Formats: sequence, structure tokens, C-alpha cells
Amino acid sequence: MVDKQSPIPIYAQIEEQLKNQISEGKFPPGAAIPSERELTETFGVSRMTVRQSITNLVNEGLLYREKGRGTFVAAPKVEQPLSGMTSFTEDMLSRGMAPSNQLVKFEKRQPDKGIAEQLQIMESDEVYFVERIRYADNIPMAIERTYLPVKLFPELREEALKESLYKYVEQTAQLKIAGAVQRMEASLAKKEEAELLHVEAPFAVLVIERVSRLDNQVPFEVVRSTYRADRYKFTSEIQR
Ligand code: 16G
Repeated sequence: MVDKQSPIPIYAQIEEQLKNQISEGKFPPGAAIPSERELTETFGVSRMTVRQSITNLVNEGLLYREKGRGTFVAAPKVEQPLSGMTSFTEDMLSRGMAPSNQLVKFEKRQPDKGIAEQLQIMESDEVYFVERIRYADNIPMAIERTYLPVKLFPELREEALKESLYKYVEQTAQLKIAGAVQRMEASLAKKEEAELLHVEAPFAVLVIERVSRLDNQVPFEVVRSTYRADRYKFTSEIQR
């Protein structure tokens, strides 16, 4: 029920109640919430007010709409610490989710100036360009575009990239991964990216660029990971 005398706007009261019902498990992930018409009747408010509450919850990533089908509860966001240097596969397995990859592109090409500089190679040296869609429990989470120097991994085959790249680097190529520098920025997925992520453009994403190095300080990958903002929450531990 809503309190029409309260200084808290009615749409915010409805949002709060829907949030509580979701966190109490009344509507589990994937379940449909009642229709706008039903909510209008339950709360005794206008359809516009109900629509505003739902839109806010959609924008927060708690609900998602499917055309012609209704509004559903989204899976909780993955909380990703920004401290340890882990792989996507490790991150998902540690949460009990099943990682999988769709390999969109695997090719050898000449790097542009920026990539060559980051990898500390010549523009005439070849790199592998790898584009992968990363899934957790069959939900697309991120697009990853990776550049790797061919001379470090002369035997890399596309089969290896259907699984974990870091496993290949450490176990097959027997190299030691030491660390990375990351930059993160907000962006909007373009039409092609939105399609790969199964969302509708423009869609909020977080882009992390990682330049990683081996224990001998040689850079071995430049990666741009484009994460669905509705599926991720990044956390970091800070100290004063
Ligand atoms: C993570 C890394 C990425 C790395 C990938 C390897 C970030 C921002 N990026 O997604 O740099 O290439 O893991 O994953 O965390 P894989 O071993 O499962 O292929």
C-alpha cells in the first residue's frame, strides 16, 4: 500500500516495495512482476506513476522489459573486485557460475601504432586479434577484444580461445603472468556491440582496458573488455 500523505513520492514508495519483494524472493530472477494494470489496481495509483517506478527499476538494472512479454526480475549483478588479477573463467567459476565463450574472430593482423606501443613491439610484428563474447550461465556478460603478440605464442590455435586464455598462457605456453595496468570508463554500447550482448542499443557499458605483463615485464596482452552495466558492480578496497 502507498501512503498518499507521506512526503516520499508515490513512485518511490512503489519502487521500495517492489525492491523489498524482489529481495525477499517473492519474485525470483527471471520471474515476471505483475502487469502495469495489476499494479495500478493494487496500489490505487495512476498507470503513469506505476510506469515511472518500473522505468526507474529497469534503469537500475533490477528489472528488464521484454517487448510484448512483460517485465521480469534481472539476475543480481556480479560483484567484481578490482584488486586481484583473475581471469574471466576463474571469476565465474569462483561464483559457482558456468563460464562459456563464443569466439567471434580469431585472426593475425598488423597492429596499429597504439597497440604496438602498448605491447612494446614493432608495427611490422604480427598480433592475434581475438574477439570473444563471454557468457556466465548462458547470459552474455562482456565482449572481449584481445591483442596478443604472435612471437610470444607462435603455436596458439583458436581451440585454446574457446576456453581460458590465462590457462593457455600459464599451463600450455608455461609463462608466468605477473600483473597489469587497467583503465576503466563508462560508455554506451553501439548497435553491433548491443547485438552481441543481446541488449538494445544504446546500452550502458563499462569498458576496462588491461595491459598485462609477464614476470619478465614483457607485455603479453592488450584487452578491451566491454561489460554490461546491468550485470556488473565493481568493488575496490581502499585505504587512507
Ligand atoms: C579477464 C581480463 C582479460 C583477460 C581474461 C582472460 C579484465 C578486465 N580482463 O576478462 O584481460 O584476457 O580475463 O580470461 O578482467 P580467460 O582466461 O577466461 O580467457
